[in-house]
Amino acid sequence: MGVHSAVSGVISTIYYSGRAEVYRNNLIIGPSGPQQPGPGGPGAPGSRSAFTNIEAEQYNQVNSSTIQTIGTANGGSGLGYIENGDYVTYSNIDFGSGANRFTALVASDVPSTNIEIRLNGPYGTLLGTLQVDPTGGWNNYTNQSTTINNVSGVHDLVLRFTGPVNIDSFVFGAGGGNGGQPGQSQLSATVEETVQWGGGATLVVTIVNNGTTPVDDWTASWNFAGNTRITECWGAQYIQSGSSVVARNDNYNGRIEPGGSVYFVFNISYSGSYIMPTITVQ
Ligand SMILES: [Ca+2]
Repeated sequence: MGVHSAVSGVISTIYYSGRAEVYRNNLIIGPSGPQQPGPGGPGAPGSRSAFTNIEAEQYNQVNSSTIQTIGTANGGSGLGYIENGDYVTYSNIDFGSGANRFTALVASDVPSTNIEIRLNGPYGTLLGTLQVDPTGGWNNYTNQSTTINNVSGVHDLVLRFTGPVNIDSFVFGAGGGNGGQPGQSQLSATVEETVQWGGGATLVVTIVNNGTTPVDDWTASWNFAGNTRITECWGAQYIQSGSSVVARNDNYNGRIEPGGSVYFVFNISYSGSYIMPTITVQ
């Protein structure tokens, strides 16, 4: 029976691209070759901004016989069972006046998989390649980032994979402002411990706009070491997935004037000791 043999094919890939905790929201089975119209996730929009998080599972088309929507560590969804040569299309992504950085929330337990960031098709213009470093497990998601060639306007975006990786979401960033280097954000972040107690601390993150133009929204991301967890946060909306954290401005502190700064504060809990995280902001 055709379906049965196809499902067996999927199961045989678990060793390479899956993880023990995986569950299946839906199963996409199809031959390689022409693109298969995907389910588009739960209501994949017709056009999306490149600068707000794009859920990997909310694709428009997929070309793979194995890719599935999987559960992720934070209770959300992502794409798993990815294999070499698979690609996923996100239609009508709006890069605005320009993007030059790609950041993805990914999990991997193999030495190296590349995510090729392309326009229009699997062999279309290559903007850049994210070399995914192992994250310590298929359910351990971290933000990984790469610079890409500048791209502006609305395009169909294709992510093409050279091997297994689990991907939860991705986002593009614009760097620099006037005279900025590609991929270099005009924002910088510093983190400071203000209070510490047994198994906990209060950290303050200050974000500075070093550019010559205002910034209207910001996203800070970092990876904790060990079992550090955020317990409370003020001045940002955050998601922690395993050791990986993404924090976005609250509705009152998104704008940062040139030379200006904003801050947010959070409490952490941990056992043993913790390492001050390095915070990336864009
Ligand atoms: Ca997701």
